[in-house]
Amino acid sequence: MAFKFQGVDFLGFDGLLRDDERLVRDTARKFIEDNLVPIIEQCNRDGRFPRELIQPMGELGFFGANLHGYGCAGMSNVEYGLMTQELERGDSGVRSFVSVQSALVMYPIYTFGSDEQKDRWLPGMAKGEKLGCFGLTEPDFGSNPGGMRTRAKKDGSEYVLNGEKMWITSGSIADVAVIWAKVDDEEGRVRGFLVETDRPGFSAQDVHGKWSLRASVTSGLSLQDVRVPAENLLPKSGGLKSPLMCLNQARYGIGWGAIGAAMSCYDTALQYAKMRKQFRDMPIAGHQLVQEKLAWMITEISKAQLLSLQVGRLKDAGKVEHQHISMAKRNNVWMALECARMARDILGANGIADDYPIMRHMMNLESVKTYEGTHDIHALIIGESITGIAAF
Ligand code: TGC
Ligand code: FAD
Repeated sequence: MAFKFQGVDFLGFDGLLRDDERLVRDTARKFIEDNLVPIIEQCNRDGRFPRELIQPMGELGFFGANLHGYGCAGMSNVEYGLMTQELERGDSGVRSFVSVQSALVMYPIYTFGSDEQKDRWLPGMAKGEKLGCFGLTEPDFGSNPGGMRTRAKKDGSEYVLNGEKMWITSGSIADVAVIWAKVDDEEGRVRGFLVETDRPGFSAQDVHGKWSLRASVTSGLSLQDVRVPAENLLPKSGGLKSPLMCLNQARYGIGWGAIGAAMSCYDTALQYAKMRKQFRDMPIAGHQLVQEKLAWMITEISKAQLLSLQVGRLKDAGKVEHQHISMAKRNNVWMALECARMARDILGANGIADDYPIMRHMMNLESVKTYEGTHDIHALIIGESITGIAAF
C-alpha cells in the first residue's frame, strides 16, 4: 500500500522559488503522480522501460528542456532541475532516460553540432520522436574515459569507427548514438560522432540481470568498421573536455533528481511511522530513535535542496564551475541513498516489499552513485579544485 506523496518542505524552500519555477515543478509532479507512479512497480518487476511515456513527456517539453529553439522548452536551469527532481521521485530510470536524451545527446548536438545536424535531430528529439544514447564508457575505461580504445579513421569523405562501449543507457532503443572516439589522423584527439544506429557494423546488446535501474534500458554497443559521412563528426567537439562538458549538464540534473528519490523515501517513512503501532499502542513515530532518523532525513534533504538551488542559480548566472556540480551530485546521491536505507529500516519488513517505493529507489541509487562519475571520483574533482593537485 503506497502513500500519496505529501510534498517535502521544512525550511520554506518553496518561498525561494519563482512562480514559473513552482509551476514547472508542480506540472512534472502531477505528470509523475498520474502516469508513472501507478505503473512503475510493475515496470520494475518486469524490467521494462515505460516507452508509452516518451510521447507525453515530449509534449510537456521535458526533453532538452533547458535548451532554446528547435522546439525546446527554453527552461531555466532551476526549472530544469526541479523537473528532474520530480522525475526521479518517480524513478531514477525515467530521470536517466530524460537526462541522456537531453544532457548527453541534445546538448552535444546543440553545443558542438553544425546547423544541419541541429536541424536534422533536435526538433524530433525534443518531441521524443527520435531517441539518442551517449557512448563514452568502455569495458576497460569507466572512471578514466581518457584511456578509451574506440578509434575513428578518416577514409576519403567518411570516418570508419571501431570499438566497444559498455553500460550505455537507451543503447538499444536509440536512433542515434553520440560516440566518443580517438581520431587517428589527429594524434588520438577525442571527438564526438553522430552514428545512426541502423548503420552496418553497429549493434547494441542489452544488459540483463540488473538489480538496479530495472525500468531503464542499458546496453553494450559494438562498432565494427562502421562508416559515417564526415558530416557526422560534431565539428565543434575536440578533446576529452567535450564529453566532460556534457557530463556537467547531466550531473547537474542528477543532483536535483536524487533529492526527488530521497523525498519519496522520507515521505513514505514519515507516513508509515505515524500509522504503524508497536509497544504501548503507540505509533513508531513516537519513539525517539525513529524520530532521530526522520530528523536526519529532513535535515539532509533540506540542505540538499539549498545546495542544488544555489548551484542552479550559479548555472543560470553563467557562473557555475564543474566542481560545484560535483559537490551537488556527490552529496545529494549519497544523502538519498542514506535516506533510502533509513526509510527501509523504519518500514521494517514492509520496507523490502515493492508495495512501497523504497527498495526500488535504494537499488536504483546504487547505480546513480556510480554513473556520471563515482562518489569517490567527485571527491577527487572537489579535492583537485581546492588543492590544485589532481589525485586521480
Ligand atoms: P583532465 O586532464 O582532468 O581533463 C581534460 C580536460 O577537460 C577539462 N575538464 C572539464 N571540462 C569541463 N567539465 C568538466 N567536468 C571537466 N573536467 C575536466 C580539463 O580542464 C581539461 O581541459 P584542457 O583544456 O586542459 O584539455 O582529464 P582526466 O583524464 O584526468 O580525467 C578527469 C576525470 C577523472 C575527472 C574525468 O575523466 C571524469 O570525470 N571521469 C568520470 C567519468 C564519467 O563520469 N563517466 C560518465 C559516463 S556517462 C554516464 O555515466 C551516463 S549515466 C546515465 C544518466 O546520466 O542518467
Ligand atoms: P571503475 O572506473 O572501474 O571504478 C571502480 C571503483 O574504483 C569505483 O569505486 C571508483 O570510484 C574507484 N576508482 C576508480 N579510479 C579511482 C581513482 N583514481 N581513485 C580512487 N578510486 C578510484 N556510461 C556512458 O558512457 N553512457 C551511459 O549512458 C551510461 N549509462 C550507465 C547506466 C548504468 C545503469 C550504469 C551502472 C553505468 C552507466 N554508464 C554509462 C557507465 C558509468 O559512467 C560508469 O560505470 C562509471 O563512470 C564508473 O566506471 P566503472 O563502472 O568502469 O568503474
